[in-house]
Amino acid sequence: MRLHLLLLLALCGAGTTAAELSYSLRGNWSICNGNGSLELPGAVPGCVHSALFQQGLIQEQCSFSWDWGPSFPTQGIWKDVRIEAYNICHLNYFTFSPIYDKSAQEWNLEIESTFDVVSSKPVGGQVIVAIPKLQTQQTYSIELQPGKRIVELFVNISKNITVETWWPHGHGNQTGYNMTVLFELDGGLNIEKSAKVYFRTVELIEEPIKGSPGLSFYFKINGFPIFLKGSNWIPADSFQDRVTSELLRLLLQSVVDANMNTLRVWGGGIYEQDEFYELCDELGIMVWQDFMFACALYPTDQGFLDSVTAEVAYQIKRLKSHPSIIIWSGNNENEEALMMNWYHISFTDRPIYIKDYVTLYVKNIRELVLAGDKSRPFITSSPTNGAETVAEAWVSQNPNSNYFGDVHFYDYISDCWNWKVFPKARFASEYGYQSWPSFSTLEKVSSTEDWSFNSKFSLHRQHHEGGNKQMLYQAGLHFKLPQSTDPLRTFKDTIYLTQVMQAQCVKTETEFYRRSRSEIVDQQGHTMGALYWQLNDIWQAPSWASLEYGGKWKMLHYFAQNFFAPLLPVGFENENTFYIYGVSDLHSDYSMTLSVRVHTWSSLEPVCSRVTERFVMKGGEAVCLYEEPVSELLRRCGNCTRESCVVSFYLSADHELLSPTNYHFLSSPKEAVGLCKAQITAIISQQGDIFVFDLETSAVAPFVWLDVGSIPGRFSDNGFLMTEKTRTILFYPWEPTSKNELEQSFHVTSLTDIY
Ligand code: BMA
Repeated sequence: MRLHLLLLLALCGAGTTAAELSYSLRGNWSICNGNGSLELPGAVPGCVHSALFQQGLIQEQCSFSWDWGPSFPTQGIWKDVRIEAYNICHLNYFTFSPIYDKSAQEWNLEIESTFDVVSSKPVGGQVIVAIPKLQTQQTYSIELQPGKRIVELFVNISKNITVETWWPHGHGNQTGYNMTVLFELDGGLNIEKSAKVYFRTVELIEEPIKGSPGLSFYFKINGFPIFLKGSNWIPADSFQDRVTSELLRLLLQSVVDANMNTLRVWGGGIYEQDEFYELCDELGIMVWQDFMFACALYPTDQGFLDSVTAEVAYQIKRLKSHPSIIIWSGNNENEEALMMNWYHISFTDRPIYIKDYVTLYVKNIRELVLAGDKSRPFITSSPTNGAETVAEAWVSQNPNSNYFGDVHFYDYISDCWNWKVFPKARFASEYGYQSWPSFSTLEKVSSTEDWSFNSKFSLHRQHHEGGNKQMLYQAGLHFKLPQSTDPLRTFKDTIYLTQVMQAQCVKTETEFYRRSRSEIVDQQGHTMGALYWQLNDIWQAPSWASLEYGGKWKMLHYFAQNFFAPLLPVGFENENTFYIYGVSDLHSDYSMTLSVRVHTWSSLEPVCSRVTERFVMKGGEAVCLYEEPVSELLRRCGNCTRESCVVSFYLSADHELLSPTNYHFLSSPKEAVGLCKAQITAIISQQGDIFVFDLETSAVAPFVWLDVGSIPGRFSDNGFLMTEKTRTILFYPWEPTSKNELEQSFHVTSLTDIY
């Protein structure tokens, strides 16, 4: 009897990783079956083990630095290693996908298992698939011939049983069903697998839109159109072994706490570990999954293509049973890089690169996806023009078109308070502005001489060319820059101001996308997605992130909680008229009113207030609810000028607040008249696991920032405009803390504090 030894490099649980390894193994090792195991043909496992270490395994493309990250090319195996021995057969992988049969209106489950049968004789037996909650149990006879064998099972879920579907966060429950698959094989060999099965459908809708050239680009989940709200995910640490379950949960919980429903796993990092996707399933986070190719031109020699095939085929098998993944995308920005000629390729050489591009992403990766996973769409790149890219032979003249597919948009020069600079695109999958992380985060990796905006440390941690200057330039358009004579104070104030600027910029841009969901203006619109760049940080440095390294919420993340709220009033001006749109992601219509208040900067009493007639806000729409020339609004409200007043508004039904309170500045805060230094105090008390901050202010205060330094946790709201004398804010600690500890660390800043 032959004894087979497998060295399983278990990155992601049973039988998982070799294809992931193959990225860095390219050219040095052959992956025998692309399913997560490296076969050792009679070799001593220890030798291979050490050889693998010497090869320097597991590098993500961004390990070599990125515009938000350091260069730490890691070495070695970073997950569990184990040796498995078997002498009959081995279940190499197990995967499944629920498929909805539209015509029969019933669910089926396709289960695929691959065996390595080393017995010289066929191995017979039976498989029992059970999903008790769906009253489903089916038994199949199997006979495995020697060699590599695939067992495909087709399980029908009776029409008479109600299957609850999986919904993205904010749209319904994330119901899943426990399933067991038991292989009872000859020789008393029993192999049992258990998994959670979720049922949902996903469609990418690309169809003509009345009044606009091009095609729509939006997702329907379970037949329901959903606006994708969220952000882009990068690796959670330069050193993956530091990414704990707790950290993953904390970051992903913060995603749903900020009313997001989507993350794009960006193509310059890693295919995340199983737990990441399991948490996304559980929390209702949709995942836009890039394959790991980003901002580069790749070779297409056979060795490289073979390793890509192993990698892609393996990832499809590993990940396809997750309902959270709603789309595969071939790469990050490589179509755009090619067509906008980022790398200065001569005109005559371009056809070679286009051919390579099509070979890699279309003839290889796309084919593998079509063969391995019919349960979700595939696009070749992000940004891309979707169906139009296909029509243009896989490379569009302008992959960033507003009329097709998704766009990436960055502009650090134009005034971000002017919504007219943003593309009225079908789907914005990347956009953003940088800010600095909080002092408490930086303090852990710096010392006194580093604490200024122009220190070597500050320059070194900034990896985006001109980033620090861009932040101050953008902030300077609407705010006075910090003026303290104390350098440390100036550093802290500058950090605060960059966060204010970032939060306000991304708010304006996101609100523009959300209010564009139902309209076509100048032939553009029907925007159905807003994923800002970027959710998380890989180290303590300035970046586009809304969560700092370690998970602390920046001001932007608190703003996201509001600007991604399911029901939101959005204010803006066009040609000196003030408008408020109502945006609803809800599934039902609601009868409600809109309250509009005008405050002077110098008083805590509103100067005027207006409540509209009752109206019905339709679910899944963005409509204009309010329109008033600014001159009339100012006249109506006593002695208001653009500089002395600010507008706030919210949606409510039966006196119950249904939306966050939003606001609109009538001038830049740097020109505000009447704004005084606000004295803000807090009384902290404890209620169970939560802490209550009862705030009181002496004056109207913009961008009120509550900070408890390094105490892990988050506030219920932060960075807000305080127009009333008192306000209660909750603090949710992530680790045990005390009232005393919070009092010691508590610090509050509002805009006038930095003047
Ligand atoms: C996009 C991303 C990343 C980058 C970000 C900010 O191009 O795909 O490559 O970090 O912009 O510059």
